[in-house]
Amino acid sequence: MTDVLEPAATRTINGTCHHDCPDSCGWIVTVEDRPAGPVAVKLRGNPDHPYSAGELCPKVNRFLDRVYSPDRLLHPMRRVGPKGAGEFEQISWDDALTEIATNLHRVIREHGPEAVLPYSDAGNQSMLALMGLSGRFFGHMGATKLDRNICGVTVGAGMAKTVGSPRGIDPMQHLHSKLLILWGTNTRLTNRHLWPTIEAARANGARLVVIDPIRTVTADAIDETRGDQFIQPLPGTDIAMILAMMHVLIRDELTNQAWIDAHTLGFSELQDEVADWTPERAADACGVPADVITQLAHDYATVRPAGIRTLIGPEHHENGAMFHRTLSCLPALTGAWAERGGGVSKSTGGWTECQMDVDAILRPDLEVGNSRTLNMSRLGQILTHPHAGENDGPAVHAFINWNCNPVVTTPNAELIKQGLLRDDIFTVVHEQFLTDTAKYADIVLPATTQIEADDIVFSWGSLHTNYNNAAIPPLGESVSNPELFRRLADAMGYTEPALFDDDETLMREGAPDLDLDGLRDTMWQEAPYPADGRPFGDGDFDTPSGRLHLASDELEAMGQPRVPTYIAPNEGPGGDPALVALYPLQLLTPKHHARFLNSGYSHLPKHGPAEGGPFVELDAIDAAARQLVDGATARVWNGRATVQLPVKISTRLRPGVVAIPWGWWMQDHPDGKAANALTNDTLTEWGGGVAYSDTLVEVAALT
Ligand SMILES: Nc1nc2c(c(=O)[nH]1)N[C@H]1C(S)=C(S)[C@@H](COP(=O)(O)OP(=O)(O)OC[C@H]3O[C@@H](n4cnc5c(=O)[nH]c(N)nc54)[C@H](O)[C@@H]3O)O[C@H]1N2
Ligand SMILES: Nc1nc2c(c(=O)[nH]1)N[C@H]1C(S)=C(S)[C@@H](COP(=O)(O)OP(=O)(O)OC[C@H]3O[C@@H](n4cnc5c(=O)[nH]c(N)nc54)[C@H](O)[C@@H]3O)O[C@H]1N2
Ligand code: SF4
Ligand SMILES: [Mo]
Repeated sequence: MTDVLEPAATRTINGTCHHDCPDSCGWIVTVEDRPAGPVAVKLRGNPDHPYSAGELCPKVNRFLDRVYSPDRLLHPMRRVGPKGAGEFEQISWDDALTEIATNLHRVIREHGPEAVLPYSDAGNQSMLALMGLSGRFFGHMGATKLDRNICGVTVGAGMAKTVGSPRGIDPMQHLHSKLLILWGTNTRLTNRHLWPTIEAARANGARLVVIDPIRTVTADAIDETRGDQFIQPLPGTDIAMILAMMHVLIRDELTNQAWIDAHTLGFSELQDEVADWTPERAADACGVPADVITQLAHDYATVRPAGIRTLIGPEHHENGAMFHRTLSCLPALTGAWAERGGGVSKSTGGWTECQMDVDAILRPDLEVGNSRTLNMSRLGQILTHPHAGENDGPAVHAFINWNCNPVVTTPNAELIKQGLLRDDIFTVVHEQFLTDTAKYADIVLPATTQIEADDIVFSWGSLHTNYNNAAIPPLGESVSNPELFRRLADAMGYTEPALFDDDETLMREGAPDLDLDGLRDTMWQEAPYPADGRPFGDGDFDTPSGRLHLASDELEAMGQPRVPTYIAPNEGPGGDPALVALYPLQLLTPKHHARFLNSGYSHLPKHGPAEGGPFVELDAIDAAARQLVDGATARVWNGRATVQLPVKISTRLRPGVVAIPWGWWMQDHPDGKAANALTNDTLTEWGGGVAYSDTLVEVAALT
């Protein structure tokens, strides 16, 4: 009897999506036990999951196409062509590990361990994939450390200066909001499983305000007949608008003085700062009419509870941390922090991740020496300008990359390519696919997918901590991230036992307060959160004083303004006039496609082609001024790069702002340069984030 005639036995296995997405959906994998081994035949949303309720998304509905893609990397490979050409030969794990260890020992001998740069992010954001053993391995080596602050850290760093920690309210509490401002978040695209809660709030009478420089799919959901509103500021200028709202709240006696007196510090200093921020002055800076700002301030104070939902978009500006600090001051003036459904919601990491013992998993005690820390967003500068500025110390001669695709996702990407072309840099990439970054590797190693390894997933969009069961064994010779570092430690000849902990030990060490066995039974647990939905109801902020800091001594000590202050981004219309004269248009490069998750899907046949292709989008006025017509090829350029793209004229942008969807690879662009070739790698004022969205360009027809 053959496998074809005999129906194979099937089993179902529960798991959790690992993507760097707020939703952390629950899934069920159906596995057939065939003679050659288990095969996953179906992957569907788990209807019992309390947040995702059985739905996945257009990215992950076809996850098994990704797992079983003919392009999946299943064996180690060695480069045989020039760097970047993508020509490789298959080799054994033993040969790959020997070659890596030989090169790392050579680099350490010749240049010291800081010449090794580990580089990773949250491609798989499960706990072990994100942190298991990599920190220990590179700490024990004495390698350079990496600030992994490209996403979300700046939101927390900004907000913490106001409320004392990166904890906002649980976004599910917006069910109780009567006015809900979606401030710089594209919920329907990026956080789709929150949308049912927003719809439920609207059914209860909530009004929706969307504030975004782009008329996104989320802005499209507003219904003006119900009092919903779309407000379109210029990128990077919202702080001016918020200061003017505060000005109006104080001027028109809409503040809750008793709450301010009881629960905040520094009100009179803030009052002085906003005294000059009339709506008219703010309108000049942010492009939103003064009467719209005034009305929004009145609505915010009078329609209660008033909730604000934000996420990552506005952090990607030079003033990104101050944006989040200023935003979290707004509910202090009305006392909205005390109301169920009021206050600000952001990532829920501050609630879920406190169940993690980060030091127990990273083990900083194993670090040797006092290695420097470099910021991941400065990769191009790091690789091409050794010994300059922040790159004090040895030049990087070994680049070990896993769990991210910087050639597509990190700003100023042409500089990264230049750096990776250096013949005195040894590059290892651990990946599922031959990404644009992997093409520059000397050795490529195959990585498992989420259905091939157990792990714990801490959600950052809800209060849930989820378990992930492996459904099938690793395909080919692929290994999970923690297994990679066990193998590398062995190849290096290291003997420190903590470098070899197994996954079970790592889970118990990293999440000591979790009932792991219980989690495996139930698949998800909710982090503790006040039953009345009001974590800051009686003040109770995480600052030493327990009060919300409208003025901050801490910021003053860091050389930053004590109170919320608008500083126009240098690479923006209110910034360097010489730059504006050369490059008059503000460029946004946002997440745009429903079938993409960052750079992880554009290369798959059911994803990229279905989204068409990349383009430069601009308003008809800007297009006409440049004699650009729909479909023509344009060049978009600034001091960093020139990129060629088809023109798309739209009504989604205001004049002066253009957009290029992000996530496409080099191969999708006629000249091999993608959106991040153009973007700004200036860091945020604090928090270590990066100002992708303060990028100025000019656009012209390609001649
Ligand atoms: N489909 C899909 N979903 C995703 C992702 C994906 O690639 N595809 N990526 C995931 C990841 S990694 C993340 S971090 C989240 C991000 O989730 P979000 O933060 O919701 O998404 P972004 O597109 O980064 O930014 C949101 C919005 O901020 C706007 N914005 C930019 N600058 C400003 C500004 O100065 N002021 C205001 N008011 N708005 C501004 C942008 O135009 C954008 O519409 O999404 C996750 N979900
Ligand atoms: N222009 C522009 N740039 C941006 C943004 C933007 O909005 N605009 N958004 C920024 C944001 S918010 C983020 S979070 C970053 C995201 O940037 P990246 O972290 O680079 O994001 P991904 O494209 O998801 O890349 C993840 C890679 O990890 C691989 N991977 C997945 N699982 C595993 C695993 O278990 N092991 C290993 N070794 N590899 C795995 C995938 O195959 C994929 O190639 O991009 C940032 N870059
Ligand atoms: S990518 Fe996000 S929305 Fe899609 S399945 Fe994963 S967690 Fe859910
Ligand atoms: Mo992100």
